[in-house]
Amino acid sequence: APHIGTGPPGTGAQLKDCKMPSPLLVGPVSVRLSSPLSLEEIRERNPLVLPGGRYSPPDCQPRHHTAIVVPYRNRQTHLRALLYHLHPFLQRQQIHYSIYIVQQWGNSTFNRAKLLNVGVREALRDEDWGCIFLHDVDLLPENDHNTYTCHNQFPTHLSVAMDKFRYRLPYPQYFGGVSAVTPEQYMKMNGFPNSYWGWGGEDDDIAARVRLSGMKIVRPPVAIGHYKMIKHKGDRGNEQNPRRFDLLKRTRLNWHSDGLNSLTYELLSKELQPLYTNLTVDIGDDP
Ligand code: UPG
Repeated sequence: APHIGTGPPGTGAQLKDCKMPSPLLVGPVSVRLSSPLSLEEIRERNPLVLPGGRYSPPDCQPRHHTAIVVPYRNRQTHLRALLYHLHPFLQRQQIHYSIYIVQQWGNSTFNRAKLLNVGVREALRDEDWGCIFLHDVDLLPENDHNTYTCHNQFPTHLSVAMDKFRYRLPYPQYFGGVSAVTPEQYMKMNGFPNSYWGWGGEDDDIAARVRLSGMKIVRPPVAIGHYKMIKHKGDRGNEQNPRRFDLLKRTRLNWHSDGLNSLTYELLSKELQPLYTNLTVDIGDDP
């Protein structure tokens, strides 16, 4: 192998494939939630993160290429806590990654699943990501053996043991919190629904799409899928959606026509912040 180690990283010299599992993993980590650092301090602790929140391991060729997509509005302190934990966590896994914050513009009712659709589409414009993570802003992984990579056949649900649910899956079909799809899996299920405005139901709809499109959900063991949820009250503009039960009855009829193939939005800005890519998007309002 004549090209191995012949030059500093970034010069095009060929690197050895990263080892599996990563030798940098530490297993369980304690997650402190109080007073997250400022963005500037987090940036100083992560000197190898490039503008837009991108990273690639400096001394080996990464085997995985993962975009993290976070639906977002008005959760500044949660965002800082997430960035503080997630950057070092992903770097220990030696993944090539980028973090996308998909920010809903304006005061219309929040729509998590539609923001996730936007994030997937925009992330794939940047790069050929092999895996896309759908990540709530308030969930912090507590064990780095929970790798942020995809299963090649089936969508993955990662947050199987949240402290809020006493470190258990709340119900068998639960798909909320943190999950992951490959672009192929995402297309197969026609993405996510655009029609769930307000809190609730959209994660169950996504789980139903997995099944209806002939796939199943895979999960890590409960012992490593541990997450801490930052405590919070319900957000203004994300009140419980009273239509969620009716919508869920119609997933079987609607999933072919509501999703990736019916997605419309206006991208208002895309900024490469030091620790993340910020997408501000007008997704309209509950009709
Ligand atoms: N969010 C914002 N700003 C808001 C409202 C929501 O950023 O004003 C984002 C944020 O990423 C948050 C996520 O949306 O983590 C989910 O909203 P949240 O109010 O935190 O819902 P929870 O009840 O804590 O979460 C569970 C699941 C989640 C699912 C939701 C509704 O973890 O994935 O979407 O229930 O079914």
